[in-house]
Amino acid sequence: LLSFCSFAQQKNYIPAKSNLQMREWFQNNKFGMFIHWGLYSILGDAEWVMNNEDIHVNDYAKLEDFFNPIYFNAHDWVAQAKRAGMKYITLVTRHHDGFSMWNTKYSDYNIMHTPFHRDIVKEIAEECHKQGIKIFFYYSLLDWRRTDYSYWTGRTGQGTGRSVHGKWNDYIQFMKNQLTELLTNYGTVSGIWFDGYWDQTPEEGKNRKDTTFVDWHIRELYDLIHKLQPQCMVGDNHHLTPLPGEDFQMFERDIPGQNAHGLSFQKVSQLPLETCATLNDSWGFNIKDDNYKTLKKFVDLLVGAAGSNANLLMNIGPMPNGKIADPFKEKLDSMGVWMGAYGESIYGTRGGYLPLQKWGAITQKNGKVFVHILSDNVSEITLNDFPYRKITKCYLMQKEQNPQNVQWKIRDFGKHQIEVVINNFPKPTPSNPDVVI
Ligand code: FHN
Repeated sequence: LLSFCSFAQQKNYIPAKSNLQMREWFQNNKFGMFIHWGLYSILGDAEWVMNNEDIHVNDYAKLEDFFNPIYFNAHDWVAQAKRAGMKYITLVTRHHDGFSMWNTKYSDYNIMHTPFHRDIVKEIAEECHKQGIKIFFYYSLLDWRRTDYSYWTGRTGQGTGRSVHGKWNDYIQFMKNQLTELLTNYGTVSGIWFDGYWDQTPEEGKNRKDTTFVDWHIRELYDLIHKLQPQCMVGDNHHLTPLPGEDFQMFERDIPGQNAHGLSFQKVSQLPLETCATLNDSWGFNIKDDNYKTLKKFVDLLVGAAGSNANLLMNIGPMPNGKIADPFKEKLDSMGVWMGAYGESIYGTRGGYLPLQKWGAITQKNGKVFVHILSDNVSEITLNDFPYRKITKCYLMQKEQNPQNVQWKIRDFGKHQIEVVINNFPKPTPSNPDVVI
């Protein structure tokens, strides 16, 4: 009976009060910066270069000698995130290439063995704490280098396909040791953002009986994190419906409920939600990728996420010299200006009572309904099943200007069936892509 109880207890994750507060903070703050930066940045061909270009693991490791980002300045990066209106940073501490961006005791393949010789995780975490930005750590479960990793993704020089061998428990222990370091030496960590789980699991709804999958011992990792820092939110980009022990659910490149990019087929849960996307098309620095999102696309994503009750985690891939390329900076700064004017309709809100509409989205807070018109092809909007019976004011939201009234009428069908019709509003433009009422 005793052992049954302890098993049941372990399955039943009860988040600490501080964790629930962190979830609330997360949902109120809505907007974060994702940073993919590592050895791969040197090659300027994004973070999958080792795999995509079939670079032998030993050749790839030569990059260690070239990582010397002389212009890196943690203060400037954090200040850049703040200027954009972002409230947290999710930093890649170790990507699939297995290189650790901090001073870890558990692997020599780390930042202290480069000519740069500075603990980047420490510098960024400290700066975040100083500037009042929360820090989340991205941590890859998948590893393309370690020989104790039972890999699925092929590796040049080590054969392709599946390799399962006896050292798996060593790999699990290695991850526990590294996670313990990250959660011990860098102050308050607001979240751990896992990735790579998908390397060892079938897709949701698919049963890959043809192969065996190793056990991630994932619950042990989650429990360890919560033991070390109970407030720390655990999320796992496994593209599955959340597993017990997780505190938030992320969606890659898509707003929850949509699946244009093929990685978001999972169910939308009741946990705090996050969409991650990137400002051009690459996560890591890609010298050939100039496909930067317009301000309109950026705002569409943020508003669409907020309207769907999700945060937006927007990625940048800094250059190997430590600079953030100008187009990233420009986009972030223009978003900052937009947030300065319209942040009230994003921060602290929850998703609208209606799902995303063809014309835009709704966010809500404290008895206010923010109607975001993102399409320039609409002149009248009907809000069915309006949640309030009375409207005291309806106006265009514009900072430092007198609120400009908008025409509206209520249709009351009785039995709490209210419909609001709004018209006579300006059209969104490329420089002001969201008309907020
Ligand atoms: O393989 C990674 C990829 O490099 C990148 O880190 C993204 C970010 O969400 N996640 C993985 C793919 O799901």
